[in-house]
Amino acid sequence: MTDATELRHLIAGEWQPGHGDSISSVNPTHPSVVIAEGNCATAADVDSAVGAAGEALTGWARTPIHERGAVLLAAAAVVERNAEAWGLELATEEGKTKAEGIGEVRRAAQILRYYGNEGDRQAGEIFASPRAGEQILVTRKPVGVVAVITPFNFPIAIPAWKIAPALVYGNTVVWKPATTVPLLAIRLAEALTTAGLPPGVLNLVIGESPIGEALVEHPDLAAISFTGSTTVGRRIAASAAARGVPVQAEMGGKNAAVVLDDADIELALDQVMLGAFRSSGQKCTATSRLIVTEAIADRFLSELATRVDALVVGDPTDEATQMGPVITGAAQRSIYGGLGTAMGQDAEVLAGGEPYFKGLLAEGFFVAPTLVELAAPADIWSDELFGPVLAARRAADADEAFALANDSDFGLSAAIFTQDLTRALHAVEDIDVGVLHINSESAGADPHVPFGGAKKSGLGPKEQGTAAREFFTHTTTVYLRGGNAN
Ligand code: UN1
Repeated sequence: MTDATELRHLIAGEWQPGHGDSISSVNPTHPSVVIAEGNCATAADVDSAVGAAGEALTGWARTPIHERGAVLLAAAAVVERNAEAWGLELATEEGKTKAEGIGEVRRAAQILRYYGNEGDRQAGEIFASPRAGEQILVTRKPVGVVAVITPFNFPIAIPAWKIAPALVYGNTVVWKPATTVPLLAIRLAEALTTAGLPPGVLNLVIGESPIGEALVEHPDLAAISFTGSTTVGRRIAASAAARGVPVQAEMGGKNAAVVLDDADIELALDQVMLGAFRSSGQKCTATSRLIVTEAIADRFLSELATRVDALVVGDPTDEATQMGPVITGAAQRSIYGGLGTAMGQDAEVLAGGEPYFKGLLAEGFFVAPTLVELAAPADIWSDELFGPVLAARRAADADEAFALANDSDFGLSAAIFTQDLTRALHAVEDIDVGVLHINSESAGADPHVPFGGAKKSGLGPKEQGTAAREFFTHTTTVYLRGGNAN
């Protein structure tokens, strides 16, 4: 017998089974427990979904933005009301702790509220004209049918921050979530339909990468918003560019925390622990590199190692647990593989590093929280492992520390720990990232400010805040004069 949820797709306002292969999501803590199961979508289902989104487009685009926003506000209330229950489901399906899961569901509600209120904010701009009797208005229009592709690691917050702006600005959406977290995808789509979203405005198709490909290559798309790996993001962008379809891609990170001599050490230890190990390090904004200046390095690394060893790893639904499993067995193997390579390249393990051999931690997809020190560059310094692994290096001074922070093809986020304003301002100038934290952990995002990375981490307009409007709308510049020739 099974308590698994039936996996369904939302097409043209109807919840329906897929027509593809059978598929299931499992609990990464107890991989024999199935969370959701059913059939994945097919390319024909994707085609129906894009068709439904196309049919719904004109009606939705003509609905006043205030009314579109009201649907998002009603959905926010549904999400908020279910935060405890869905947060627990999220922890069970994705593996982050229950507190993080509930926090993420609340964050999705906050994002829906932010964009829900967008309807009552500025709609465009007005400029003076160089010609007498004329004004120039810049109005905004939706771009059309948008494909949204989301990763496993924020199963409700990332979808919310793509779907909410797409919808409020009048676009219709076909959404393909990661197949490891379909339950939370179904929950968010249900919240929006319960809130009164008209049929076809949001369509949900669940499937593996061939379904993603069928979606992003569909000829009727106007734009694609993607979060995931740099390899996939660039592939999507290349094929979309050939068809003139804009892409917003949020991709990998190899984010550094830099701890300078004058930092508040307790604060830095707390924040580095959060940045590296919350969500088992599975955030594109997680701290995976640590740079410590020589004068404090021995003390900092030894205290950090003690904290890493003391981290409570276990079932994420237990109150006491501080870190759960990673998402799949494949992810677990790839993280340990990356660690094995690091060992072969002279990394010194300061904490963790060994697989678990017995009990729950051996049954689930657990990876020991790990701190390694590198005396010289190694693959683990440049490659994203997407797990609870932190690689540390020492720097002689702040200049060398900032140079090491920039020593990455990625540029999503960084965290600098210092009490010296001058050094903090140098970091703002010198460190090439999309998100910089001064004295806080490298992860985190707010709905009203731009989110996204520099270098290999991001492509296209940033997400969230007014930046989202740049991607999900286009402008019409209106030269406005009175109709009287005199
Ligand atoms: C956060 O740091 O809270 O996939 C959000 C990711 C990012 C979002 C991070 N796009 O991890």
